[in-house]
Amino acid sequence: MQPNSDTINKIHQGDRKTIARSISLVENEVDGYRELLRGLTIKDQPVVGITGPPGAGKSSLVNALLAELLEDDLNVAILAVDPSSPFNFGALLGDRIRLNQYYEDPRVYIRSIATRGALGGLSDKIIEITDVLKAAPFDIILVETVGVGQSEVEIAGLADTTVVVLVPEAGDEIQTMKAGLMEIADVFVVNKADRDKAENFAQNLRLMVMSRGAKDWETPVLLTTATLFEGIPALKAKIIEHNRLAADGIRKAQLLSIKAWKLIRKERMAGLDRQLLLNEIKMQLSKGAFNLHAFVQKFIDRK
Ligand SMILES: Nc1nc2c(ncn2[C@@H]2O[C@H](COP(=O)(O)OP(=O)(O)OP(=O)(O)O)[C@@H](O)[C@H]2O)c(=O)[nH]1
Ligand SMILES: [Mg+2]
Repeated sequence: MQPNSDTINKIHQGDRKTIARSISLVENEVDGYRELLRGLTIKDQPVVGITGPPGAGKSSLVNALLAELLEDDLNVAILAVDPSSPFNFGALLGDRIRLNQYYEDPRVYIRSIATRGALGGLSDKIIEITDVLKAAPFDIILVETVGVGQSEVEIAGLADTTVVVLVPEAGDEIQTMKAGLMEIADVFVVNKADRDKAENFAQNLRLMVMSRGAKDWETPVLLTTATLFEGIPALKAKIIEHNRLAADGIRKAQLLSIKAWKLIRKERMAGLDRQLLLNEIKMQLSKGAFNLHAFVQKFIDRK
């Protein structure tokens, strides 16, 4: 299917129905979706990733941030990614309920996407879907993903600014996950600051950030109580501040190179999965001699 210019124009104009339909095309890799992406004029709006462990308050924070951004009369797109099982509608439903009051607001577009397994594939999808949103007249795009831990989405490179949301109880875990977290966090949020030990935890986090030695940006550690909308203006300010930095040419090129690498890898690996490899290997083993390198070459040559 060839995407018609009407579809592309409507995305550029911000037509919600066309955007929704196009995201579904991309999500399901319906024929013609690559042509659609290639035809879009993708702009340069900030993409802000909000990530953190399950239940940290990411959706509540997105909700509060949305209210704050609407104060400035911005057009906001929100992508909520649920990498858990497709049967876990609880989280999505929860998001819907909380964000419900904004569904009718013409400045807001909210989309949930669930995954059907492959986590690696998910981050590629998020890149493609945020690009559909970036072709529409939104001023800012917020992407919520569950991260940190087992179901970690490859968040690096997805967002211009990545906000990592933690809760005071994360104190013990922080040691084990700190390496990866430090890499991806542009802003740390200690949410549920209404709970005990939040300030203490934030202080430890600050020490950890400092011990790393900042380069051009020292990752701030902010306290929020998302459900009470507390600490949100400061968060917005830091996001905007970081985004100004992220807009420089070098960083932009770096981010694009990460995205390009992921998308090329996705295309190269298309149709290949572990199960298929396992099946083929079993079959060949049953026939006798097996040379791993000859086997692998076959797949390398295929592309
Ligand atoms: N006490 C307190 N509770 C909060 C705060 N922020 C969120 N919560 C509660 O924590 C629970 C989880 O909040 P969510 O916003 O759904 O968290 P999430 O990180 O989006 O959760 P998943 O998407 O399921 O991973 C809800 O019951 C919220 O009401 C906060 O600042 N203080
Ligand atoms: Mg959520």
